[in-house]
Parts: sequence; structure tokens; C-alpha cells
Amino acid sequence: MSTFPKDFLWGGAVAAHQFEGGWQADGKGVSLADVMTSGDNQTARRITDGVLPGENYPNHEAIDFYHHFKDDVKLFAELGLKAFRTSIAWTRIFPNGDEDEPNEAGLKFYDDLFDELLKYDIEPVITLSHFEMPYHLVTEYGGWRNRKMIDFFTKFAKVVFERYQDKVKYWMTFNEINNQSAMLNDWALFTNSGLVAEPGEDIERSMYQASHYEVVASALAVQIGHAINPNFEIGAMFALGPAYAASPDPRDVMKAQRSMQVNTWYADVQCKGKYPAWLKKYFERKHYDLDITLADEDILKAGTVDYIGFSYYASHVVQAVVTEADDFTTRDEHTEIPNPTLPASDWGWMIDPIGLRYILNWLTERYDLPLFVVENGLGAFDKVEDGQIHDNYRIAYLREHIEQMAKAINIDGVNLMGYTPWGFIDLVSAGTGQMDKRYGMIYVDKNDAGEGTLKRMKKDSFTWFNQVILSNGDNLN
Ligand code: P53
Repeated sequence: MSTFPKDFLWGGAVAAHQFEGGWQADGKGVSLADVMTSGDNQTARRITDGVLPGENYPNHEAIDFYHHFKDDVKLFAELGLKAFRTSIAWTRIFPNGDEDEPNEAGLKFYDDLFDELLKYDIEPVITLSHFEMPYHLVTEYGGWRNRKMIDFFTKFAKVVFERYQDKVKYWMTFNEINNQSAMLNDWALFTNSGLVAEPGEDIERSMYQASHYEVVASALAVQIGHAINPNFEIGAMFALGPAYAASPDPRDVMKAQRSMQVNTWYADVQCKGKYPAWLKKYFERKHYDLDITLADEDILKAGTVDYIGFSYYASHVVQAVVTEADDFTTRDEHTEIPNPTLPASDWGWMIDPIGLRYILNWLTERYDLPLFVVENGLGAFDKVEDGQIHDNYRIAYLREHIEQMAKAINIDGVNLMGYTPWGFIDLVSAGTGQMDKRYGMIYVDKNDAGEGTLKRMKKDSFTWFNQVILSNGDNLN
């Protein structure tokens, strides 16, 4: 039997750029997501130099929630959602990012959306920056390489905190802020920080500098938000999955520990208010000479978060390589290997429900804060047969993860606020730009080529999740 707290936030999660469409509607500016093409399981998305003719940009239309939001929210209410996580598209509010005044039409859209949600008692949970900063801030300022970004971001945060202070209580600052450190690839550097490596640039150094400005901006936003409304709950947001050691060889164990440290140092900063010792040493040894001021350090201390939001999809297995560095930070194609004890999704993500319980315990032990699983789910190909979608594989995935959350709560004493499965309505994949990598309980008729009627249909998982919510997690069958 699973028991969840009475006010548990059962919900669903999306991000503005992955489902709204309307990329130029009512004065919206070009965001990072608007210059990213479509890829597939094999091919990475490309980042183009602005919006170019003849390219496929899947986020431009996405599932056009912008023009369907009333009907869609009605469907979300039918699903039984108590919470709905989305982001505010920064470029609807500040189209270029460096304007003095916000765009009223953009602000009005979110007023209407939040009113619609509240009409059905659905609690909005809002991410301020989810891979969609204004592209202009990249071309004009170099993205988060530039300290000026702190001002642009906090201005945006202040405007929306003030505007929606009576409608939104739960906030998160930066989505999966740690991806860039964990992956250090073109996609993560661009989507998190608007970084494209310049010839000869030490991109790892730039990543750390950009990340520093982001954690400062986040800490300032926490303080600004609390001053506007002391009841705000403002969280951080990380991509988290445990790194398991490939073997009991202490070198592998050390490798796993360091890999978690590289992945989660943001949590140390955002939850405890200071940089971890190993990372300060790393900056020193690398002679990075980062722009981290004493005033910044005070800001970090004063702006710790109220809760930890995180995404959980998969766990990882890591091993030390023969040429492993003394500090165990070597990155190459041999450091991560598949887990022979677990199945994988069609995109090669390891399916590991127990890993979720593990990470809930790990977070509790380190940070002792309320936790919120704000993303989880299975990206899969779905088949429509006679107007029905029998996605029993998705139900199984979600059920097993919910069972592990119940154990974490009832056996391990974890303080869990809620669960908002990712992409509960089909949307554009962030990693690949695909439509056919589907997470939804609501099917949207659109394929990778961009064809389809955009019609919404309930999958079997819709009825199942509705039962889960109605029974407050007791009925998982
Ligand atoms: P997609 C990995 C790779 C890409 C995005 O991912 C990711 C992750 C997980 O750490 O992040 C989140 O769409 C992200 C969402 C995204 C979701 O995972 O590549 O916050 O925007 O859609 C799923 O299958």
C-alpha cells in the first residue's frame, strides 16, 4: 500500500518552448530554442546562426498550446491535475532581454493561463528559465559569459514575481542548471547558458564562469521573490540520477563519487550557500581565476532555496579509465557504460525506479530540504490503433517510480512535496527536437516532419493516472 501526504502535488510538467508554439505571437522575441533544428535518436540537434530559411525548427509551432490553452487546461483538469509545471517564456516578457519595459501582451498571456488553471484549482509551478533565454542576449552579450546577464535575469524575475504574486506560489529559478557541468557538450552549454565555444576558448572555464553568474542570479531572485511575497516557495532545479560505480574497485567508487560531485555542486551552492571544497581547489589548480567576488559569496549565502526540484529519468554507471586523472574528472567515451542489470528506453536511457528512491535518500541526507520530483517519465514511440493508444509500457514505468516514492516517504522518511511527470501532454523533445519521442498521457497528432492535425487524444495512461490522483496514490493498478 502506498501512502502519500494529503496535500501531495500530483501534477504534470512541460516547458514553454517545448509546447507553446506561437514563437512570434504578440511580440515574442527569438529564444535559444527557436534556433535549434530537429534531430533524432542518432542525430543531434543543430544550433543555427539565427533563424534560417529552409530549416526545420520544431519549437516554432510545437503543439501550439498558445492557441489551444483553454481547451487544453480543461483536459488537464479532467486528468485530475492538482499542479501544473511550466515555464514563463522569457522572450514573451522581454523579447530581446535587454529592454527597459516588459511586453504587456506577453504578461497578459500568463495572466490568462494562470487564471484558467486556478479556475480548476490547479496550482501553477513555474520555472523562470527553462532552456529558452532570449537569443539576442547571446549575440549581443555572449550569453552567461557576461556578468550583465545577472541584471537582465533578475529584472525579468522581479517583473513576473510582482505580476503573478497572487497567482503563483511555487517557483524554480533555472531548469536543470547542472546539465552543463555534467555533460559539458554543445547542447547543454547552449541551452543552459547560451554558450557556443569560440575558437581557442577554454569552454570548461567559461561554463564555470557562466554557472557562477547563474547561481548568483538565482540567489538574488530568491531574495527578490521573498521580499515581494514571503509565502513564495522558491526552489532550485537539477537533473539528477545516481552515478553507480561499475565495480567494487575503489577507483571506480572514487570515480562515481567525483562524478556526483561534478554533477551536483550547484546543489551545494544553491542549498548550502557556498562552493564545495573540492571545486574551490579545482578552480585553483586549473588557474581559472574566475570572477567570483566577496559580494557574490554573501549573495549566495543569503539566497539559498526553499526546496529542491529535480528531474529523474535514469541512473548511470561510471568507471575510472586507465588514464584517469588524479582528481577523477577525466571525461571520455569509456567513463560511462550501460548497466547490465537494467532495461533501457528506445533512446538508451536506463530504466531504474530504485535509483529514484536512492537519489531521494541521497538528497535528504545531504541537504535536508523538501523535495519535489518535477520531471520523470518514459520517452517512447506510441502507436495509434483505432483511435486508441495502449501505452502499458508507460503506465508500468510511472507505476514503478511512484512505488519507489512511496517507499522513500513511508520507509525512509523523505519529505516529498509532489510529483509532476514530464511531458504529460506530448511535446517537442529538448534533447532531440523530436515529436515522436513521446512522454504524454495525452497524445498530440503531430510527427517529426511537423505533419498532423494537432488533435489531442487520451492514451490509456490518462485514465490510469487519473485513478492514481483520485486515490492519492493508493490505487496504482
Ligand atoms: P528529452 C537529458 C537530455 C535532454 C534534456 O528530455 C534533459 C535531459 C535529462 O536530464 O532534460 C529534461 O526531451 C528537460 C526537459 C526535457 C526532458 O528532460 O530530451 O528539463 O526539457 O524535455 C526530457 O527526452
